Amino acid sequence: MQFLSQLQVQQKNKGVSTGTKWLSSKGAAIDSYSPVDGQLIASVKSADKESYEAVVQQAQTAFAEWRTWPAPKRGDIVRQIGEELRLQKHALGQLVSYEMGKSLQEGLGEVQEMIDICDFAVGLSRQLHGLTMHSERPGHRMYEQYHPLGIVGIISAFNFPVAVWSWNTTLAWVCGDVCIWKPSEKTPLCAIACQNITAKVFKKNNVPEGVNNLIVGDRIVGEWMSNDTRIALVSATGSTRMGKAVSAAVAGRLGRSLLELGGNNAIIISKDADLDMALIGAAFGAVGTAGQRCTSTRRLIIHEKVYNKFKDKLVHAYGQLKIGDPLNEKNHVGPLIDTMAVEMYKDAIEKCKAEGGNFVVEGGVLKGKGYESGCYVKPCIAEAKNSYAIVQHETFAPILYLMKYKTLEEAIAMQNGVPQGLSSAIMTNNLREAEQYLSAAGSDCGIANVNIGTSGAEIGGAFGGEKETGGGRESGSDAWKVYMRRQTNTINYTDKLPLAQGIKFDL
Ligand code: UN1
Repeated sequence: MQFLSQLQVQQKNKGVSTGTKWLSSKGAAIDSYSPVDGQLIASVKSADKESYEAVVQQAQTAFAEWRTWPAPKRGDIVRQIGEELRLQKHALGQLVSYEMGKSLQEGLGEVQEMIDICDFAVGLSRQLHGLTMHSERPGHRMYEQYHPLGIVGIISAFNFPVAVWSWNTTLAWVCGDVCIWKPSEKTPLCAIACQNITAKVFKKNNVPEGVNNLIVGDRIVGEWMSNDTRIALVSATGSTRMGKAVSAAVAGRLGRSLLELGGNNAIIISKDADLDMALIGAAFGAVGTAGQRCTSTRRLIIHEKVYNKFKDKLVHAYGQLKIGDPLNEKNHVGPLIDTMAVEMYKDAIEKCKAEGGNFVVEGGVLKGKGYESGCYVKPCIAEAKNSYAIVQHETFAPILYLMKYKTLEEAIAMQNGVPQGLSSAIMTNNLREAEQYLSAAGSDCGIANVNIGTSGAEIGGAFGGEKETGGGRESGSDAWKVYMRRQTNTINYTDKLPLAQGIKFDL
C-alpha cells in the first residue's frame, strides 16, 4: 500500500497535533479497519484531557498571531495547500477509498472538492467585505467590517473524511481563525494524512504552531469541545442526534454552532422528465458512496403516468451494478463503513417490510470471495409510503423508496413531508413545473435542483439544509461569514458630537 507511506501514515500514529508537532497522550488507541478487506490498517492514539488542554492553549496562542497576518497572506498558505493536494490527489483519494470504502472515483472526487475549496478560499482572502452605510449625522461615516472569531472546532463524519474538514479549515484560515479538528473515529488515518500534508506547507511558511490542530477521539472529545467557552464556533457534521447534543451544549454557553446533519432527500420525477437522464441522477444518488452521503437519494416520487416505465428502467439498471472492491474501477458500489452499518441496513429492510413495503429489488448481505469484511450489501429498492416510520428516518445505506404522485402539489408535499431538509431535486423539462418547484411554495430544502440529482453539490454554493438538517451553511457563497464576527463602525470627522435620533444632551 504505497499510498500509506506516501502520506506518512505509520503502523502506530499519534493522534494529537498542534500543526507540525505531535503530542503524547495517554488516551486509548483507535484501530482503523478497512471495510474493503477487513484488514487492520493502522492504529492512532486518541486525545486525553491533558493533551486536549495543551492543544487548546496552543490554539489560543496561535490565534493571537495568526489574526494579525494579512488575509491574502493567509490565502497564500491555503493556495500552497491546494498545490500540495494536487500532488497527493491520487494517494489521498486511494486512502479515502480504502479507509472509508467509497469508490476510487468518489475518493478522487472528494480530494478534488478539497482542491476546489482551496481555490475558492484563496479568492475570498482578498474579499471578506462588509457594507458601507450612510449616516444620518453630518460628517459621519458608517461601515461594517469582519474580524476573525477565534478557535473553530470541527467535528466531522466518516462519509466525507477529508472534504468537510477542508470546507471548514480553508475558510476559517483565510478568515484568520485557528482550527481544532475531531475527525470521525472511523476514519482517523485520513485525518493523519491531511495533517501531514498541511504540516509540510506550514513548516515552509513558518505558520504559528496551533493554527491547525488535530485531536483524534471519540464522543467525549466532542463533548469537551462543545462545552469549552474558548471555542468560539463548533462546526459539526453528522447525525441529527449528535447535532442536537452539540447544539444544546454550545447554545448553553451562548457559543456559535454550524450544523450540517441528516438528509432524507427525494427526487421528483415528472411525466415531463427525460427518463434516461433521471435514471443516472437517481441511481448515482442512491448507490453512490453506498448510500452514505448526507445528500444520498433516499426517495423517488414518480408521476403515475411514468411510474411503471421508470421503475422497470431502474430495476434493470440495478441489475447491472457491480459491487465489490471500491479501488477496482470496474465496481460501482463499495462496502458500508462497518458491520454496525450493515445491521442498520438489515434492520431498515425488516422495518420497511413490516410496514408493508414491497421490494422490487431485494437487498441482502454479500458473502464469499472479495466480501470477507462482511460490509458489502446489495443496493435495494422498495415501493413504500412516505408515511412509514422507516421512510421518515435517514438510514445510511443504499435503500431507495419509490412512491407515486398525481399532482405536483402532492409531490412537493410528500417531498417536504419528512423531518429533514437538506437536498432535493425535480426532473422535468416543463418550465412551469420547475419554477413552481423552486418557488417559496416549492421545495423546503437547503438545496433544490432541476435536472440534477440530490448529491454531488459543487463547493461554490452554500451547503446545508433546514429543519432537522440543522440550518447551517458551509463551503461556498457567503458561508464564510459564520467564521467571523461582524463589527459596525461609525466615525465622526467633525468637531461636533450630534447624537443619533436627534436626541439633545447639552452640558
Ligand atoms: C455529505 O454527505 O456530508 O453534495 C457531504 C455532495 C458532496 C458533499 C456531501 N459534495 O454530495
